[in-house]
Amino acid sequence: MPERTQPRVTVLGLGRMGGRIASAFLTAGYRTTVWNRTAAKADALVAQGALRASTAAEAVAAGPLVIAPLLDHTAVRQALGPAAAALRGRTVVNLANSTPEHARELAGWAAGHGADYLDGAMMALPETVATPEGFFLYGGSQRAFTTYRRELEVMAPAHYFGTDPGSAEIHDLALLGTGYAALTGFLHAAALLGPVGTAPEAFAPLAARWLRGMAEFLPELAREAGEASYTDGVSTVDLNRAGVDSLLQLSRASGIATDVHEPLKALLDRRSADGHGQDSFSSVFELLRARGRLRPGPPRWRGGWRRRGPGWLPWRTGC
Ligand code: FVH
Repeated sequence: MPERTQPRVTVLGLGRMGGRIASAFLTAGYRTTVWNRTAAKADALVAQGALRASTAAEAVAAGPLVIAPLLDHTAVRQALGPAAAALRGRTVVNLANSTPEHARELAGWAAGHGADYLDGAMMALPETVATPEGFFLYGGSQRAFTTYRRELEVMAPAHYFGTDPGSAEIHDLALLGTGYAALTGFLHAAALLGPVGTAPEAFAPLAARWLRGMAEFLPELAREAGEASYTDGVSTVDLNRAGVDSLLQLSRASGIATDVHEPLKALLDRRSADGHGQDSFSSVFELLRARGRLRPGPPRWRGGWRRRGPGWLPWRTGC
């Protein structure tokens, strides 16, 4: 493609994620300008055809779209701070892990310098960048998301949650929370099985199979919580209370920590004591959701579920 018509993109930060992202843009035919605090990390990309900027400001000035897969909020502030004067008319896509508050703060800061801002969360590993396995979440400028949708999809399938710049970080943390609960449950199980001679490696395939089945249960759980309708479930609070109680008893008898499941038992006990023992397990949601606001209305996720890889992943219509 002639250089004049070649689409341009800038990547600030060439760590494990940034390096893959810049490489994906080069492969997709973009005129890719790169900058990294430690300049040598750009060498391989320059050999691949990237243009090296010697400062972040030079990199920002090189094109309309600035992608920043930096370490964290501080790194983004430190990299973009000296480039502030070059930001006017640019669109910044901040992909560093952060908090909703930090994302909103940066959006305000970018707006103050005349830049459009999109905050992203990368649900991917370095090796799944630019593959169907990874996916990125976005919140912030609708105009930026629409204008640069094609570029965003070079990195990963893109999901947009709305104009709140903090919304991608909230969804990122929600997904992390879901994963942490499952992985901590697995580690507890591995501790439990040690004394009976089942190694974690031997148990892992079984656990993975079980989790895949559990994932298929999510749409039902979501419907019940979304509609606050807990009466037609087959798996009741009391049934699961007994199950968790058995797990706790076994853990104690085996000298295994009960810290992972005590909080769940406490929630189930409260539901039962409140007269909801025959409600569906999902009714625990009533104890978790924000009190007095956020009545579960229509789910914000307007999509559905589709099988991708080994499990189910949410997909969203219209974006
Ligand atoms: N790696 C992973 O598996 C996960 C996958 C999910 C998303 N996370 C988040 O992605 C962000 C980037 O992570 P990363 O793995 O690419 O991180 P590093 O390889 O450590 O690269 C960090 C880059 O940030 C630059 N940097 C750090 N501090 C500063 C600073 N003060 N000023 C300017 N640049 C800075 C660093 O530069 P250098 O050390 O090479 O000079 C790298 O380019 C992150 O939010 C993960 O949580 C990754």
